[in-house]
Amino acid sequence: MTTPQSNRANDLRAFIEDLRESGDLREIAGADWKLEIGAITEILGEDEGPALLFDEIAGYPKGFRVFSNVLRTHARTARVLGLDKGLAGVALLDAWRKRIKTLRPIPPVTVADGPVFENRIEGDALDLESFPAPVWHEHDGGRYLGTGSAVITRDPESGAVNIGTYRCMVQGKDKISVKMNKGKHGRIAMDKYHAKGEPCPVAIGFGQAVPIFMVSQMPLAPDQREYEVAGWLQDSAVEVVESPLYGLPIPATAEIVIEGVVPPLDETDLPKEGPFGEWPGYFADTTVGEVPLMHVEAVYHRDDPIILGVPPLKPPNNYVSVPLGAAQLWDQMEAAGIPDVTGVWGFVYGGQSGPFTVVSIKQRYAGHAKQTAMAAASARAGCYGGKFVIVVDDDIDISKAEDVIWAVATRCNPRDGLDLIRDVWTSPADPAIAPADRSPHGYTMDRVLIDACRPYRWRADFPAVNVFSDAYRAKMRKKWDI
Ligand SMILES: Cc1cc2nc3c(=O)[nH]c(=O)nc-3n(C[C@H](O)[C@H](O)[C@H](O)COP(=O)(O)O)c2cc1C
Ligand SMILES: [Mn+2]
Repeated sequence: MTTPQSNRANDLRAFIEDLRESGDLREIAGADWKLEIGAITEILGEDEGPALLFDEIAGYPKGFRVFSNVLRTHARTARVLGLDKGLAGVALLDAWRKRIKTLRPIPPVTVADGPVFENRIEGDALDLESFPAPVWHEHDGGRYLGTGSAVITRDPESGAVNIGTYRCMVQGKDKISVKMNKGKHGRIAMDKYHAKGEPCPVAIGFGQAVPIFMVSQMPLAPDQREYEVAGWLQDSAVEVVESPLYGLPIPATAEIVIEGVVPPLDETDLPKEGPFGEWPGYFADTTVGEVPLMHVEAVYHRDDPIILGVPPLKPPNNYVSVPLGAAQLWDQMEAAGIPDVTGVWGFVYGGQSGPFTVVSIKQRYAGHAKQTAMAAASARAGCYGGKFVIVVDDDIDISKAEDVIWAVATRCNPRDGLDLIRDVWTSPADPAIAPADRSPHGYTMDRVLIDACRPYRWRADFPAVNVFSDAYRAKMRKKWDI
């Protein structure tokens, strides 16, 4: 077997060029970074339209661009995941679940120089507003240069490099807040520096090859290295260069990278962060004195740099067209010994399958459906941010909301099929947590389990569905050419 070579042709520009050639790119000149880019991204995202490349942005030099709507369609998502473009819904999710099991990490290769250093800015010349960072949503608290970001940190104990996608709001010419939530890998590394009273070195990419973004927002295990997984995903080693100030590996072909430190957190000195339109579809998460603030010491960028923009939008306008977290939940349910799970899906999701999770099973025994619902509600990947869990039979296409609603409406008798469980672990992102219940000591939300399977004991008597069989339909299609 040959080792895949590093391949500079895998950068963001090559991806954009391919989309342009295949007619899957729309180029828009003259939009304003303030709201217009966000609104256009929202509207064309709702249509599951092409990827968008904004140029000649109001007040900025031609060539300073924003690229958005990247993973909004199944076809573009499948392509980045290395899967057949024709796959959709649960089949796409399942193909990904199987592909990631074949993961063979490909370490990055360090090279001496790269296009990221075409422009280097330090000292008084620093100005984060020299890039056309959008105000993405109408009530956002500022300009978010970081949405499709790659926040690069090194663990001071193990030396391991992590890359995470965390939102970053411009806070001045050389300051930017980096919302690494507690428990995230970048945050854990940062906290270790701060425990020693030291600043944490950070480099952040704001435009890099899409596979790097894809893995940076995935909940990988702590021992999985994002660069190595990205290399596997694109089947060639990622080329990195050492950042000049702190020696962090940054993608050689990144469009924009900033480098600096997050000093130990001083509540009295940390600015307001947010609000920001977040993935549940609401403006949320405004804080003062909480979000780490990066002091930027250097900016590197390519000529005519491109910001990778991945704003969270109201569902179903999701930034990745498939709920990848549902694949993890599927694995965890199998590991828990739940037999014959035929699909897992989520309709409102960030990294997890989210507050409306649907599981399909081939029922094997009485109580199988409830067991499935309990497991989905409590396994790690289904619990955080969960609320409703719906279990349906395997004839339901769980990626189609109408089908799921039909199953609930017709197969569930609420007295047997509904259960309520109070006070379960959740994410602060749930907008329905009452203000009085929001506490630094933790967040909980209730669960509703909905068994919408044909009741097991009398399923043989359950009325048959009034559609023609696949075989008869196929025969008619052929005979009548329909
Ligand atoms: C567009 C986008 C924005 C995100 N913003 C944040 C954020 O502000 N804070 C955060 O902790 N996670 C955020 N996430 C989720 C993290 O990227 C995700 O949890 C990832 O696994 C973090 O990497 P880590 O596991 O190496 O910490 C965001 C994801 C996406 C796709
Ligand atoms: Mn990580």
